[in-house]
Amino acid sequence: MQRIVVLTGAGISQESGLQTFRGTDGLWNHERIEDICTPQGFRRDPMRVDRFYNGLRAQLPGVHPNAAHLALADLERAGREGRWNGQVTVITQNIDDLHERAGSRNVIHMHGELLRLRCTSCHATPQWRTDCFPDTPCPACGQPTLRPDIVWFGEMPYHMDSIARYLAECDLFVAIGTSGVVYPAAGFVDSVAGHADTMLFNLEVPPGPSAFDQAIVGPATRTVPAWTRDLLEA
Ligand code: BV8
Repeated sequence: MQRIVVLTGAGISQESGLQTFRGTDGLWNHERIEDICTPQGFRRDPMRVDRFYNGLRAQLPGVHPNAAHLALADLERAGREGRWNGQVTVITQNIDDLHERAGSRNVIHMHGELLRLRCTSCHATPQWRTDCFPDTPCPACGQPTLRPDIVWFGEMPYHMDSIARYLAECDLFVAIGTSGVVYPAAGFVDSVAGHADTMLFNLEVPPGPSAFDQAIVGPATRTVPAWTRDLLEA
């Protein structure tokens, strides 16, 4: 049984029409991380942060999973149906729902989800598809204390215990469409070095020594389906 952990970043959703963070037209070119992606920024100007995530959330109905998302879902299904002797777990830094819409079931959102809010009074995490503003009442406790259910800088990523378990048990670690600059995600490849092979799928390969055994360069919608096809044919 092959155990594969796939770490995905904004690059896998780029060809679906969602901006990356650091690309030429990246999100961080238009907004300061300190203002939009920190608890301090939210305390300072919650309306601005809510508007930012309302904008990202409103984009989701207009975008669709691409061939890279679909290839990972197909590989997972082949394992479930016994057509392939393996298991895939997707650990995503992305807050969009394109992996699930592609059919992937083993998906861990380590940085949260756009389609979920969190109440800082009663800790409810309601599903949410529309806009949220600082005075929007929590559907569970009625308090106007909702925030995006997103992990901001300086906050502990979600599901770190199960992520550590999957990383410890995998025999192949694959990173797709991530720049590898944000931790702890950027450190996962080092944490599996002793027991798993490692592959990077990206548009460009960062300069200098790579932490990965293999790097496949190109758009994910081309490189990822080619890789899963080889796995299923092998
Ligand atoms: C924490 C949610 C304590 C919001 C995000 C160690 C050293 C230094 C610093 C730190 C450290 N440990 C912690 C820190 C601090 C900080 C950090 O890493 N800072 C960096 C900037 C130096 N980390 C934290 O604060 C984290 N919390 O550490 O808590 C702790 C400590 C230990 C253990 C547990 C907890 C929390 C970080 C999470 C912040 N929230 N997102 C939102 O989404 O709006 S981060 C956000 O940016 C993403 O989620 C992602 O994680 C990150 C990077 O983005 P990428 O997905 O990689 O996208 P990017 O645009 O950068 O790159 C896209 C890539 O795709 C490019 O390479 C491009 O070439 C490629 N590409 C583009 N198109 C395609 C493509 N590839 C293929 N096909 C294509 N078509």
